[in-house]
Amino acid sequence: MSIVLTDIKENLGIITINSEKSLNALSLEIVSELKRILEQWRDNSDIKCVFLQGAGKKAFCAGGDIRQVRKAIEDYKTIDPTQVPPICEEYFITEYSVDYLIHTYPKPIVVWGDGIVMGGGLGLLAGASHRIVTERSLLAMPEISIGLYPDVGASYFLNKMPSAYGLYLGLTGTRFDGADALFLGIADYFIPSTVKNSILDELVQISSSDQLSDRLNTLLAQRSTPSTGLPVSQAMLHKSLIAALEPIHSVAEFIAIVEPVAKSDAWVAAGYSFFTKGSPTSVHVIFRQLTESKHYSLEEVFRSELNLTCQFTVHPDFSEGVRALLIDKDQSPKWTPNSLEQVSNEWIESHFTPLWSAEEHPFKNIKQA
Ligand code: QUE
Repeated sequence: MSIVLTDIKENLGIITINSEKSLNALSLEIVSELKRILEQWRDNSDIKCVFLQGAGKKAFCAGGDIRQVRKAIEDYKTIDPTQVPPICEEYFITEYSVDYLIHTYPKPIVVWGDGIVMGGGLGLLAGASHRIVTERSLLAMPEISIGLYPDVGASYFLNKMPSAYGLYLGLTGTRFDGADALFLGIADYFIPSTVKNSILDELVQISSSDQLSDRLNTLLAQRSTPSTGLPVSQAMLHKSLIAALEPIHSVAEFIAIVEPVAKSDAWVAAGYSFFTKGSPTSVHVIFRQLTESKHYSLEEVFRSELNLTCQFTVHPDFSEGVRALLIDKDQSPKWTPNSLEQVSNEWIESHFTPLWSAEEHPFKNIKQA
């Protein structure tokens, strides 16, 4: 069975990430297929609209296949531990190219963000023109837990969220639901998961209409649960805490504001626990990356993220975090260094060191990539 399925009905192109067992985690093979299909359909005038979904009920997409990435890192250490493994570079170039393609696609892309939508999954959802969540959606940028940072365009979409929600979600890996996603502006429609097949039938029906765009907006709006019928957004209820983070300039200020609230508030306690257990290096890198990229264009975002992610493949915490959480599952990563106080400016700086000159950057021409 193919790892990515395609089907064309009338003028609708349907893509299914077909790796249910791994929660549709994005392997190199999957992102390569997604890139090939999206580029082909972009240039095929018979395709007027794309529908993107994940196989099975559990997940749209749980993230990158980071077990595969970690194996490439560990294998390459015996060859040259100072160099970015070429397979990792190829993987992240391809994954971010897909994210960028979705952000800039000239045709409507409808993403069915049902079930788990984390990390790389949120990267696929964020840039689409029509982003659907359901009562089963569970979203997050949880990379702090594995010693990485929110990539896949998060420097763009977290910074587009209201107030300081993006910084908070990036530093805490907080899980959020469909109602939160609408409140945060990362999804457009909340639709019951049970009506997917009838929505798909209707999308096929309207796909050949010369007023596709209007009819698409009308259809999805009509099928959406009205705001009065949505669960209360937990994120929304924490508006004043998040607003207090707007003017901060340091990790120390973040802790001074969030830690006291975590003592009496379950939503904040959950996020603060991810924050304290996460990589101290990631904490400082995330704070700097999200601050620095606040006004970046999409192209600048993917250029800076590719550099930063590749740097994580030659620094220790990413591999160690994946080992502890997903391979050995001992839940006890040994971070380097092991406390926030021990993270030096030089250490953070080394993660931001350019790996390529402007001329040699793989995303130099990302608009034509
Ligand atoms: C943090 C993460 C990820 C994670 C767990 C974390 C992540 C990711 C996966 C994942 C899930 C299912 C799979 C898989 C990987 O888990 O990014 O291969 O089958 O992709 O705590 O960032």
